[in-house]
Amino acid sequence: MRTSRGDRDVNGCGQLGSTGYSGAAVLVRWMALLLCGFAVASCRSPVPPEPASVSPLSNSSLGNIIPQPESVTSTNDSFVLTAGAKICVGPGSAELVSIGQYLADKLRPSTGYSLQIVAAAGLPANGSIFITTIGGDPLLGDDGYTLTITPDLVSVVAYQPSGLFRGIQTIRQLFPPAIEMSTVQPGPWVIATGTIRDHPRFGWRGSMLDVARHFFSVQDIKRYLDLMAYYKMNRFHLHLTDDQGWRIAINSWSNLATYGGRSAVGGGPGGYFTQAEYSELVAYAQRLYITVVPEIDMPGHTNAALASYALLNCNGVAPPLYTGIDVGFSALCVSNDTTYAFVADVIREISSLTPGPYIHIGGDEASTLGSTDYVRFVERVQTIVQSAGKQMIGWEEIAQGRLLSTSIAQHWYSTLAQTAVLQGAKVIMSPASKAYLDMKYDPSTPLGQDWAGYIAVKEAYTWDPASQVAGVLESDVLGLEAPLWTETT
Ligand code: TNX
Repeated sequence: MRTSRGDRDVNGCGQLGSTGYSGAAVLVRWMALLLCGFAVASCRSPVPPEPASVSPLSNSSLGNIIPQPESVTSTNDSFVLTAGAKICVGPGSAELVSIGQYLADKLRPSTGYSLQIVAAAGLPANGSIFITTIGGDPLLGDDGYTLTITPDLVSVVAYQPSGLFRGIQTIRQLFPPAIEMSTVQPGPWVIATGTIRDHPRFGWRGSMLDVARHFFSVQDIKRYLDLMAYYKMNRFHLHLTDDQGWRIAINSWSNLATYGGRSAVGGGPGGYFTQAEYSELVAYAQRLYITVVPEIDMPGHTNAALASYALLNCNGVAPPLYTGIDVGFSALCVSNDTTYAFVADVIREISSLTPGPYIHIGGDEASTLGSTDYVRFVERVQTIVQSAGKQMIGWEEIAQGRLLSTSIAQHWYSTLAQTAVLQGAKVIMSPASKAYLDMKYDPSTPLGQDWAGYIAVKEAYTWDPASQVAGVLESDVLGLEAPLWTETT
């Protein structure tokens, strides 16, 4: 990493400058990448290079930004990134330098430019990209930023470093798509001028990946996180356990991973993350300003755990490992104290590896349990999560229990989110018929399911989280999350 103090000629940070249109094509690309990133190695280069023009660009050139910013104003001129360009950061803290470094790492392979990082003492040189928290507007919050592009300078101003990190994703999206290529491309690297002011309508911008039905490598997960970062997503929900596999090492119950991790849908080899690998992913996500939300699904969706330890079963008999795709048939023995000792151990170990404030306990589709047993289990586990110093999240079924106001229900198909809200709990919106990445686009989509219907890209992009469930208002909704279940992936 090259870092030097600013010693260049100075020049004004310039004016401001445009109107929002969100291109569905970019979203198609995102969803396709999420899915094919695992299946097809050639997905590394998202789109073929497009010819760019050095002439002043039209207003729509500031348009294809995902998610759609709060406001976009075009000034009908252009900025061109050239070989001598520097990335200036102010102040020159280690954190801001590393954000500048991240941007340089993204832009170097396709441009071939050196893009030196300069910890700026003053105003940056002409032709630079400038990122700063100096003068950042607190009203923009943690993830907000203002991006101003003049013919001389691209500058991002944010209240927090995380806002700068979101802002530089917009810069990546505004360049011609060939900027994302991993080999040198001809350029030129032109951005239309103008001003973008942006902060999330909902703070929770999540995606979930199911590593239990099929297992994915540390490299795969990092790729998923990279794609999330590109679209300014900030919560990564990792579905670590299910009937078909237990994917995280637990030292106090080691069979969970070493035996319960051996299966997968269709009989594949399975696998699991060591605690060191999980920590590596958490740290990788942290550098992308993404909070990891680990899920240990219980009391249902637990066949892999039940198969690993006979004493978790009410009849004391461990079932075989499971490789099918049915749901709802398994449950921990909720009347047995050993079960709660098990849950406490697992939650304690996961909590100690997870800096974020959340633990997701699943809670979905425990169809073999009566409602009294189910509710008692959820309430007892809520206390265990609280003792571990974390906030409990569960799929909306948990709203049948008495929820703390700090607990969070994740909507997926019913009206139970209303019951959560009446108890003062907040809601994450993941309606299966809108947000599930494993639902096919249409009957011709090769991978995925259709039990919640087909989801065309336009439908996935235009639903309103604040009018999804009657009685669940904008102020009740923390945000949204797109789950990728992997039975077919
Ligand atoms: C429903 S959504 C499930 C998952 C499946 C998914 C497949 C939810 C809480 N449960 O167990 O993988 O459908 O689309």
